[in-house]
Amino acid sequence: MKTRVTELLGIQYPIFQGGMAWVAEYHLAAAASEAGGLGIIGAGGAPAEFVRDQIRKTKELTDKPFGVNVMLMNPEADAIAQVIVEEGVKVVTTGAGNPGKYMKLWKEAGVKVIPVVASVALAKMMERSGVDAVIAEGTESGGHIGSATTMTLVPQVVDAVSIPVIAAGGIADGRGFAASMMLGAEAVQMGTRFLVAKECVVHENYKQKVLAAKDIDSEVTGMSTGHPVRQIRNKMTREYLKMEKEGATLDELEHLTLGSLRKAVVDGDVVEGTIMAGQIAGMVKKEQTCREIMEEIMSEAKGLLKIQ
Ligand code: TUI
Repeated sequence: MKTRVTELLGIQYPIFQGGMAWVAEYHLAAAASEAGGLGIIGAGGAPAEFVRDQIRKTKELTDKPFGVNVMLMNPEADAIAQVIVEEGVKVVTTGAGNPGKYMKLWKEAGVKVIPVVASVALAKMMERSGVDAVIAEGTESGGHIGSATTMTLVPQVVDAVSIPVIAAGGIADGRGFAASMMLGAEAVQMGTRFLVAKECVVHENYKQKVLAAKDIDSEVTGMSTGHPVRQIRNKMTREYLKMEKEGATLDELEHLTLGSLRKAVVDGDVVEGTIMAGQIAGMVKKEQTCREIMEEIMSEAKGLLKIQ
């Protein structure tokens, strides 16, 4: 399937694997790219030299295009922005902020820049600053989220900009893919479905929590701190939400979450750790390779969209 996004990036399928912090390391990114989509390394809160190493390892596993996601709240974001240029990365996605200050650096180096936006206003601002496409991410997503739903955000962003739009949030099968195309998107980004990919190195306990999740098993913590995060309900979310309701300070809440994503992803502590996942986790029921995931979605979508 050809869209402006597949043409822009030189990929076979208009499917991005979300650059999830701690989760999207080089094995997953390389496998997603090898399968014909766009694999993305999630720089998350990692140091710049760690990201450099991940980029080099990805290149050893694939010659296909791949990207790096820069989480803009990372104190090392400036250094990571530089590493991306030094290592010749072709595609950057950004999250949790406005990447405006890196535009000149990246565009001069020929990097394709694709920020995540959670509003029409930011999408328009990003288009004016010269980005190549935007990812319109709805509140159904896991992790750090905005407030608009995918169903409402995607068509409004599509109407507001003329660059290509990638839909994200709540998409995990051919129906979600086809629906996104109907809303005017030219590619999709998925995180939750790739969390349980065979090539995804997230701890087995984490995978099992995603596979067992039902439709309403996620909670949003951090509404009061300005950093809302969607994650699967557990002891950690119950304590957090209780403290938040009782008016805990930012410091107290931060203390509870500090390092908690790593705890779940790496140590497999799904009781006290943060299990970020989207609302669509309830529909994600099997572990498959990235290739199986991409091919299944494209075949379902082509049937629905009645295209070859
Ligand atoms: O970035 C994400 N998802 C993430 S980042 C992350 S790491 C983390 N860990 C602990 C606490 C917080 C984060 C986990 N998940 N998605 C992309 C995304 N970007 N979603 C929403 C936004 C966003 C929201 C507001 C982007 C820009 C924005 O406004 C920018 C501005 O300054 O106007």
